[in-house]
Amino acid sequence: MSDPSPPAAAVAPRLLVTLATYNEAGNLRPLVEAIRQQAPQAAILIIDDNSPDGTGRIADELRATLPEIHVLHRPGKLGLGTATLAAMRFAIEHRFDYLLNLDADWSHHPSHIPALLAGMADHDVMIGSRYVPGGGVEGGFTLKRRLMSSGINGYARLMLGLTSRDNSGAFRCYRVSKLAEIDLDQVRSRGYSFQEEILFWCQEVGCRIGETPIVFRDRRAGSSKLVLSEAVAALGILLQLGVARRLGRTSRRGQSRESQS
Ligand SMILES: Nc1nc2c(ncn2[C@@H]2O[C@H](COP(=O)(O)OP(=O)(O)O)[C@@H](O)[C@H]2O)c(=O)[nH]1
Ligand SMILES: [Mg+2]
Repeated sequence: MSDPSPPAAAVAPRLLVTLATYNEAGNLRPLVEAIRQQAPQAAILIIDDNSPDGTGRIADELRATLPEIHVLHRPGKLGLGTATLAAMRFAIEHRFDYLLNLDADWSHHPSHIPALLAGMADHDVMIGSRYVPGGGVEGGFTLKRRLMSSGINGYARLMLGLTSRDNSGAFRCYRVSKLAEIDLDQVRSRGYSFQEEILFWCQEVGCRIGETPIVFRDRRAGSSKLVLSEAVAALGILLQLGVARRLGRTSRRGQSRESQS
């Protein structure tokens, strides 16, 4: 007897776009508008760390007037890494299919969102990448930035065994069910090494990682929050992780790697 039920209609994946903000008052409103144009179906989560310039208030105003905007207010500047972790926990808890993160300063243009989403058909993580053909940096890097960026990427590839080219950018889409396999409590990075570290854990749970080219632009308004002490701390964390990996001491969900095979 043939099955009488009609074929299941393809259900669009539930998408959460996440924006960590610290002093992005000049950028947030038009950026949210541009995201909504590229991904009208998406929910948007803003994680604001009590920005002195009132970004959190703007986020609340957006929430009051637009559907599907969520705002997480944290009491003070707790770092981009922990903001992204909070976003990941939110996505897991609220059962989203994809989490797509971008910086809130227009460095990551929302026009790249469709390509990231398209790549999710056969990947678990899609990276918006400056370092694959077609990608780059608008206006070019200064020599200092190019050296810093290629240095940290090479270091991360060496330490963590990553094969992707752009491991330090935050413009990514993740499959939430794979994030749920990671023990997020064991993530050590609070600041800038977070991007490399979370990719490492994604790799540890068997994620298929892809890259799609993006053109990175300098921030439109405000200033960078990167401080030298955070950059140095980041190198230390990658070193620790690299040593633990070589010694076979990294674990997923608290189990040792040996006990999983
Ligand atoms: N919530 C939160 N967001 C942050 C923090 N630090 C940076 N951000 C946001 O993270 C993104 C990248 O930061 P940015 O300063 O542009 O870093 P850069 O591009 O490496 O210079 C921006 O959207 C910032 O507003 C933080 O401590 N907390
Ligand atoms: Mg920036």
